[in-house]
Amino acid sequence: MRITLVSPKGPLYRRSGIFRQSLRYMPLTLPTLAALVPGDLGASVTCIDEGIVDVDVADIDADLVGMTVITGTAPRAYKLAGALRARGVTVVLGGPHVTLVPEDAAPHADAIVVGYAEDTWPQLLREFSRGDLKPRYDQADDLDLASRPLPDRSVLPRWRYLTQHVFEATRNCVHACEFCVAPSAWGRRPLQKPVEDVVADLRATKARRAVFVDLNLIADRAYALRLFRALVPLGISWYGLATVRVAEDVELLDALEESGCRGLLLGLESIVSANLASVRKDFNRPESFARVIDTLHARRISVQGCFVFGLDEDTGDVCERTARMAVDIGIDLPRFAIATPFPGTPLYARLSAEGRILTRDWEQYDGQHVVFQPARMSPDELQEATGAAWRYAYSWRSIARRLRRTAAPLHVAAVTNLGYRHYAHNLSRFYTCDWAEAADPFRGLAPRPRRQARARARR
Ligand code: B12
Ligand code: SF4
Repeated sequence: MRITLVSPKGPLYRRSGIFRQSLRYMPLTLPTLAALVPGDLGASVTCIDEGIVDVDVADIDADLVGMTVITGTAPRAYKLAGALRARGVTVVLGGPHVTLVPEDAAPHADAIVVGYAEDTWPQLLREFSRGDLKPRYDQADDLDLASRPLPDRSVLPRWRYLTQHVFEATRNCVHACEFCVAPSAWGRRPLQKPVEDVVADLRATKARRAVFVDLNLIADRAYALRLFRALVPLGISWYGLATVRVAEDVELLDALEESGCRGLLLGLESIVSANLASVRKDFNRPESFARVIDTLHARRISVQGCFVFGLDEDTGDVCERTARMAVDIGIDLPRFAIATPFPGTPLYARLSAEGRILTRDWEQYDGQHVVFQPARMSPDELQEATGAAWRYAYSWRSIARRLRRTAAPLHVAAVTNLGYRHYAHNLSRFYTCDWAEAADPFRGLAPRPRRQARARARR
């Protein structure tokens, strides 16, 4: 059996990278799925990450193609699926978008996989090899991540990435923020790999620096403490995601620092308390953001602080105020997204019920396009103000101010800031989707002409 696994390209990374090299780390999804292919099937597995190389459908020589789909890549995935199925290739779709809205994906595939695929993917392949493929495979509620095969990172060319040392210890998040896909897609039950499996993976790859893609590494405090303590003997530096709650917990902070944590991505989301309450994230308190940054800096941990604009309490000036605050309090790398009601989330359901969804063109659901009617400003105002926030935060002056306070080694902070500056000042290029022109079967409403024209003018 010949299997090809594809991660279709999204709007981001279309033209990514400074120095003509992809500035991203190796995705973990394809290596994880490749490792789950049962050995006794004697299958050959080819992986294509469209973030680094385009798929040419004519070149795919496979009996079965599996594609991983997030909302922004769904139109591209569906287009590839159509072309492959027309050639008689069996197509399987899985991933966050398929899990959130299976009914959207199902017409484009011979089979869909809903939820995590540790058990269903091997089952699907066995049934396919017997000529007994079912149209849908669902994750069981009692899925367990213990003793799973380690991801096979050799299936992707490691030299095309900043690092291949990407790991996960846990899945899911205990919180239920209105805009987040995680609770809707996978529920709130924390799933954890045994700490010794994580350590075995780190040792097998001989990683010196590691990136953890877990949504919230501190979701289960006891597990987090065990994991951090187990990392100490490895002597690695690592980067991951957590919530601001980490800064309130001295024991956790001690373990974090000792374990080699050198950077955390925090979803700060908003400087408007009423927004945080309305999206069920009021454990974030804007008045304590400065203290959180100082606490982590004191432990030599740098912070990527992520904000989202366009929540219902936001007015036109919020983007500028947020960007100024991010620079003032010394967030090492501030990031700004436009609120995105991913289908399948409570936010999508609410805005849909209120008649505020402006487009169901999934390609625009990339966190940098306005796809709904904001409550207190126009879509164009929100779009422009978000761009301005990025440009302010990555102006030379703002970079210089933040570099003075950074917790990262100066050369690392300088290079990452330069990368983000390039991104911040070229957003329209990074998020242009010209490959999908006229190809999207889900183009519900035409993209707003003004924005398209602006993007074309900048190209
Ligand atoms: C790491 C990560 C990234 C990395 C790398 C992305 C990559 N290609 O791997 C970076 C930073 C580059 C990134 C970028 C973005 N990301 Co991202 N990312 C993640 C994150 C944190 C982890 C993904 C991961 O590696 N998980 C580990 C693997 C093993 O799990 P998995 O992918 O879910 O796969 C399992 C199952 O889903 C299933 N499965 C998945 N695909 C398939 C396919 C088949 C055939 C089968 C059988 C099974 C299957 O089997 C796997 C094993 O169980 C997730 C959050 C999350 N926890 O999922 C967000 C997430 C996927 N990202 C998201 C978003 C929105 C983005 C961006 C648009 C953000 C932005 N504006 O920049 C961009 C888009 C990039 C693009 N393609 O254009 C959203 C997607 C939401 C949605 N509905 O679309 C998520 C869910 C985060 C969130 N909470 O909102 N991302
Ligand atoms: S804390 Fe973060 S990962 Fe958890 S539900 Fe909220 S936004 Fe999602």
